[in-house]
Amino acid sequence: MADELILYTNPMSRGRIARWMLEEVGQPYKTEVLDYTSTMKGPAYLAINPMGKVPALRHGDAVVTETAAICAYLADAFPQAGLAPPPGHRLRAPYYRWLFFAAGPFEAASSNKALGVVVPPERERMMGYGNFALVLNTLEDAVSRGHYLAGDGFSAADLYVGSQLGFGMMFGMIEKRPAFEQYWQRLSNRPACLRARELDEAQVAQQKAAG
Ligand SMILES: N[C@@H](CCC(=O)N[C@@H](CS)C(=O)NCC(=O)O)C(=O)O
Repeated sequence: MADELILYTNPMSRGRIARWMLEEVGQPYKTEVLDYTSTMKGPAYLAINPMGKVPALRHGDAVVTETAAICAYLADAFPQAGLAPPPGHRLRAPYYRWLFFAAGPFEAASSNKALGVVVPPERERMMGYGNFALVLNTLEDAVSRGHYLAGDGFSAADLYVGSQLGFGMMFGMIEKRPAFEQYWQRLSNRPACLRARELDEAQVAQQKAAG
C-alpha cells in the first residue's frame, strides 16, 4: 500500500516520542520493533537508516529519520491533526525555533551533561549551546510564557520539547524546575501520550517475557 506508515522503533528509545506523535496524528500505522544488538544493525534496517539507530519512519516510499524531523514531517503530512501552524504562518517562527532548539542545543547540552562534559568558559562562544545553565534558563523562560510554545495550541514542538524535558527529568539529567514539571504534566496527560506509553510498555513487557 503506497501510503502505509511504518514506525521502526524500540520501546526503550526515542522511538517513544515518534509513537506519541503518531498517536496524536491518529492515522493507522504499523510498528516494527528492532533489537539493539541484532536487527538494528542488520542490512535490512541499515538500508533504511545507515546510522543503525531508531526511530525511523516510512511513509509510502519516503523515509524520515531523526525524531524531531519525524514529528515535523507528520505534522505537515497530516495537517488535519492540527499539530503545526500552517506553512508560512507567523507562528512557524516559534514552532521551528523550539523544535530546532530542542534537537540541537538542548540535545547536545543534555548529552554532554550526562557524560559529565563541562564546556570551558573560554570555549562557550564556539559551542552552539553555550553552557548547560544557559540552555535550561532559556527553556524555562520559554515554557513559562504560556501553555504552549507556538501560540495557543499544542503542537509538535511541544511534543518534542516536552518529551526531551520529561525524559531528561526522569533520568536525572534535567533538574526538576517547577516550570518544567508543570509543562510536562500538562502534556503527558494527553490521551495520545497515555496511549503511546501503554503501547510501548506492552512492548517492554513482551521483550522481558521473551527473555
Ligand atoms: N538523532 C537521533 C538519535 C537516535 C538515537 O540515538 N537513538 C538511539 C536510541 S534512543 C539508538 O537507536 N541507539 C542505538 C545505537 O546507536 O546503537 C534522533 O533524534 O532520532
